[in-house]
Amino acid sequence: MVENFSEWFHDILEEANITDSRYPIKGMAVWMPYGFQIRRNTTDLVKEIYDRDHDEVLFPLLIPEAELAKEGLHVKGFEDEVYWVTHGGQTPLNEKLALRPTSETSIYPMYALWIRSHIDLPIKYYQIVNTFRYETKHTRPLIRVREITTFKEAHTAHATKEEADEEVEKHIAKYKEIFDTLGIPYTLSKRPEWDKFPGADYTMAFDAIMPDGKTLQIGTIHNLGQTFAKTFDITFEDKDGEHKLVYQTCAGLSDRVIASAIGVHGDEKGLCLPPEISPNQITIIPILFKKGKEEVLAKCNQLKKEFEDAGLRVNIDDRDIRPGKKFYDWELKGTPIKLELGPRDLENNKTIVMRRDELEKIELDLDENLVNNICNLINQYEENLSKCAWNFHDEHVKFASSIDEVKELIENGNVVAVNWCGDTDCGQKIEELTGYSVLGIYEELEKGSKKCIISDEDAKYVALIAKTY
Ligand code: PR8
Repeated sequence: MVENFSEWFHDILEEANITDSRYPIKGMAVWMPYGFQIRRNTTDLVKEIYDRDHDEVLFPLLIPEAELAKEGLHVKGFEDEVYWVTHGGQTPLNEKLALRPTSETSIYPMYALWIRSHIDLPIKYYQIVNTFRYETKHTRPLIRVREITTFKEAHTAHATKEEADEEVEKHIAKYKEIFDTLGIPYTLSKRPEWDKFPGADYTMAFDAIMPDGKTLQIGTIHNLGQTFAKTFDITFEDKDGEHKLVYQTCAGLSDRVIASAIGVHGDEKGLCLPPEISPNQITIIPILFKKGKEEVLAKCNQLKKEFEDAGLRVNIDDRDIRPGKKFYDWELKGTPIKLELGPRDLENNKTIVMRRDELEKIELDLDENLVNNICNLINQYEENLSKCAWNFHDEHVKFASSIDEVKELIENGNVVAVNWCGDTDCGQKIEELTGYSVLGIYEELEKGSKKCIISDEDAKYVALIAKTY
């Protein structure tokens, strides 16, 4: 799988009924039923976490050209990626309308209307919508799409810089909770100046290492300072009667959360889904013969109900096909626990259970704490997924002290840490000499303790270098 992760990923999406990429527009795929359930569970998790201190809203898809063009830095960053609506039927529109590539320029003119006084602050809204980016790099389902179908974007405005800085930390904590729940390991780094979000003061980014060693940016948090507040005139009257500009943050996640969950946990047999987002946490497979068929099915239904009462998602695969084919299918689809039940099991009051990660048969008593025992197995499975993924991640972050070493380590599937003075010229030189990207600042160094990999100046930071998706 490591050698041809890209092919594995492409195939598993189709085989497991997640997406179908044959839709006749590049970079736009259909969410299939199994994939849609994974997507819904993922969205529910994100909402549950964001609903704690944000309100969900829904803005229109179209943005007038004049609004999009207002913030110079921002529009420059997106100008080559915007899809335009130019006609209403046969009639050319007076003003071109952009399909949102992201919604700052859609939301912030409205913030300017809504925010009047310090009592209106903070404002913390989020929406989960589709956004459109005319990506020119190689598109891949879920990973680099032109219609980002599940774009969670949070937008906050605050009275003070300190509050905005704190909000960045709160977004970071939320993202960690989301990734930790799904057992997705990450590095968190501060993007270099030349790679920050257009219009942001700075960008914090989460990256996951895929099985081929390439990194995937799975979430970003941007401290926008007052750039957009100035452009869109978002002001408030403070307690002292003075009119001030707000400070802002925004934070985004996409379908890549699902892509990384698939990528970091999958194996040669298929998906290993985190229980939190798996459409079914338990799949019951009845072993049916003519004799005793009714009893076995009745018991399967009774078990399903008991599991559901304990809050678990369960399905019974009663298709009229060989059990072997069912086992194969559910291994491919990554259901955490398979439970098999045939007439002889029923007679013996036993069932055979299998965890998707270990695939070892475990015999459990049907009427001795079965629900509890299964819940324990799901927990063990979840912990093991996370542990294995973190082990892989930790083994693939390595330190290098020369450019040749950086290249060699990345070619062998690693992400590489180097000492860097923080100077843009040196950073870009690293990219030029290696052909790989500086992800960003990973750690700060004590003054005078290390030298920069390029300039021989004192290094201020440990920077991460990687081959990226
Ligand atoms: C913002 N504004 O837009 P960001 N396909 C899949 N996922 C993608 C793609 C793509 N083509 N492009 C980006 N992403 C800010 C924050 C509102 C919210 C994912 O930020 O441009 C990446 O994981 O950094 C990225 O980190 C996230 O969307 C947010 O996009």
